[in-house]
Amino acid sequence: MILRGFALLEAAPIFGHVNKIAAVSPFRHMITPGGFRMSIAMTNCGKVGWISDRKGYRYTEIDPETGSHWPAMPSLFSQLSERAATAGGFAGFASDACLVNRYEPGARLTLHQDKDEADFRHPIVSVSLGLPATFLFGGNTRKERPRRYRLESGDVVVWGGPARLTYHGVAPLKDGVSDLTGACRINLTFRKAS
Ligand code: MD3
Ligand code: FE
Repeated sequence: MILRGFALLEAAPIFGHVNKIAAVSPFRHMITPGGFRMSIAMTNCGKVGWISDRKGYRYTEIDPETGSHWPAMPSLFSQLSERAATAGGFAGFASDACLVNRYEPGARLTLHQDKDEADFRHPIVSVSLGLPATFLFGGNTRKERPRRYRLESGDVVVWGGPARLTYHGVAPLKDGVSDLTGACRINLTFRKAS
């Protein structure tokens, strides 16, 4: 379910928290198990954070770049993701991980499934900030031609139930400048990972 503008009122404070998180656990380009550097830069907050390296994809309690715990999840984040999940039909959602993706022009995310979480009955809630992007929403196999949705700053999406394991991605980000974030798009995904 797409909740257009659901986070618009809180977009500036959310971005403020992103900058505080990145001051502790910096954005970095992770390496895929196949040895490729991801074009998007990532960081995390919450009890656990998602990482990728040559050994694989997983959630960790410790940021491998800092050797310390990921920054705590701001209560604004937990409350917003809970409210959005409820609006999307998933009352009682309590995320323990927030993956923050930063897209600069040209950066993209190829079609993938999110399946490193323990229980797929929990939805994923995403919040878009800054430059708009074309979100690719595929099917249950990589072969299905994805539908395209434009996601703008303040849009929130709740992915649960039959949509939880669909293939999805993001088309290469177009050039632009956002009043909020500058020349980038920020996406937060809230997950119940463990
Ligand atoms: C559909 N992020 O971090 S958010 C990711 O815009 C990711 O940065 C994209 O895919 C981004 O894994 C898309 C929307 C999203 C997140 C998880 C999903 C869509 C999903 C899980 C299942 C189906
Ligand atoms: Fe994903």
